[in-house]
Amino acid sequence: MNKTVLITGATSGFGKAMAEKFAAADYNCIITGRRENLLVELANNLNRQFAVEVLPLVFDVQVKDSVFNIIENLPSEWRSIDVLINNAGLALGRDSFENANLDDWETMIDTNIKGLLYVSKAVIPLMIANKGGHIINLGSIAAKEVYQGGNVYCATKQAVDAISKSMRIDLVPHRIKVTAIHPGAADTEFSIVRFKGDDQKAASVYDGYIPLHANDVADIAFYCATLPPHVCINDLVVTCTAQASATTLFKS
Ligand code: NDP
Ligand code: 8X3
Repeated sequence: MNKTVLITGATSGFGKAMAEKFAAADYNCIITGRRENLLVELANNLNRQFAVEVLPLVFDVQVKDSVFNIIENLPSEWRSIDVLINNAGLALGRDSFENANLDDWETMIDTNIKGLLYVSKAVIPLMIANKGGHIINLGSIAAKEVYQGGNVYCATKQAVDAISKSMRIDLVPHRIKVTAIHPGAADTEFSIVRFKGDDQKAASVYDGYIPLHANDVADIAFYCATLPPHVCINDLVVTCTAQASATTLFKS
């Protein structure tokens, strides 16, 4: 029987690449995001290309009632979730603490922390009923180091780091693995979102070096998810070769 993966934030970047990677390995996929057109297009492509079942679910992870309503009312054939990938997230702005925008801070907290908590809290009972599962949380190098103008984004990812560690302790009796993946700079829509559609500013983040690609992170998530049952990668930091720390990038 095919396994099932639920990936939040599958309309672009890591989440989309992960959906393609898992579907190619015969996983049925529950894919989520807010942009319905992109989600439906991806669902159709995966279904056509890999002949797997795909369930697109349009919701905002910030909206607690939507998250619980949708997951608690999943059709019976979708209630056995083997892998949950908490990937949906964003940075907004790179402003100094005194200049940063309060709404940006709240959106990052509501998405990166509270959204991850809501989705996990809704899915974990299904995993417990199934006597196991695997939760993969997307942290960041910003979970390990802070940098100028990173303030609340870094704080949200450090929260993801802490939540992943505590989930691992609390869920071990239920045979639920918890992995946190912490990538460095990766060329997705991340910087376009961070700089609010300023494509030039976003592109300049990746000038002079080869950043991680979405597929690199998808390959790593897939590797973590397909290890033998007795093996769990707990915490994994990955950067492109040119990046030695959050702030050390060797640019040519
Ligand atoms: P993208 O912007 O390409 O993708 C982000 C995804 O998250 C989109 O599918 C978006 O879907 C979804 N999303 C954002 N907000 C919400 C929301 N409120 N509700 C539901 N879905 C939401 O960025 P990445 O792929 O790069 O980012 C994925 C994760 O990886 C994030 O958590 C990010 O913080 C983290 N990360 C990124 C790095 C990078 O350099 N790119 C490095 C380290 C970590 P939609 O807009 O359709 O809702
Ligand atoms: C994204 C990587 O360095 O922009 O989490 O914070 S960074």
